[in-house]
Amino acid sequence: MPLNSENTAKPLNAQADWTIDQSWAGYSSAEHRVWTTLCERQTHLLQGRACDQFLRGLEALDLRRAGIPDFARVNEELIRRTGWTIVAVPGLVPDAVFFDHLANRRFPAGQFIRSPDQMDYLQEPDIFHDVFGHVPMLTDPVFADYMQAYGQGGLKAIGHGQLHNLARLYWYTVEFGLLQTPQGLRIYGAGILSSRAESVFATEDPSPNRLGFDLQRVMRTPYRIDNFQEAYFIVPSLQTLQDVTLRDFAAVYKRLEGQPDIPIDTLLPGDQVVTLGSQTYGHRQSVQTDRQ
Ligand code: HBI
Ligand code: FE
Repeated sequence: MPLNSENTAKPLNAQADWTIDQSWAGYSSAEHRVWTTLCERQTHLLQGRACDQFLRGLEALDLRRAGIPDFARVNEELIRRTGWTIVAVPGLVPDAVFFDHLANRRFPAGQFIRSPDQMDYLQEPDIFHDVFGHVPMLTDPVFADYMQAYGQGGLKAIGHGQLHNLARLYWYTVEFGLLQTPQGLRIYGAGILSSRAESVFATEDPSPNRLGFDLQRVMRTPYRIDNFQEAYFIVPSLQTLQDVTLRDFAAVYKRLEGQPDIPIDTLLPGDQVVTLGSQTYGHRQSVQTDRQ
């Protein structure tokens, strides 16, 4: 969830790498109930909408078990499959900390869960967004490799002042990515998978453009951090993501220099338009974007 994470001070109870104990025994029954409600609702809604890799991961990690998952239990299975573990953090952590965790196959998950009156949306990633939305995909070896390579790329990007480009790549794949399958479009992005309304909007609404993934195009496209996207990018396979990380990003950044951002509702002649959006939803909203 790429948000502004640089001005948060490290909480006293956090380690140098911003990790904290999950303190699973400390969750209240009300907090466990929030997880179970969200998990059952979303699992039902995602049948026929989420990609197979996600649904298989959800089952493999037994995340539908009632209540907030204990990371120690989930990690036994997760590390066996792809070497990843979940680590608990208080919330957003600084970019360099975040990338370092990913580069070492540690997924930083918010330890807190939203309150019952935030069931449909909250700005900061909580344990439901992070563990239900992101973690099942980490059981897929190809996606697991992509996420680690993304972390390694992020650490390099910081050095080149290219973080905003990488944040867009993260946003339009890891958070809001769609996958082309023989059965049709399926969701793999955590921001959609953990959102009841956007799971439907992203796959069925006539408003957004749905475009073929292109690395430079994505890096020139701002994103919305407080509303549905008006452009989604589709990869033909998860292997496409892994292939992207083999690219020479320095050459990509060089070609991007001087190229203006592309407003969210705009199409370029070279776009592979899978579905042409009506933009009715987007034009009704005045929303904040990462950059106009
Ligand atoms: N911290 N815990 C956490 N989760 C994120 O998704 C996250 C973060 N810090 C920074 C960040 N995401 C984004 O800026 C990434 O694009 C780097
Ligand atoms: Fe996220």
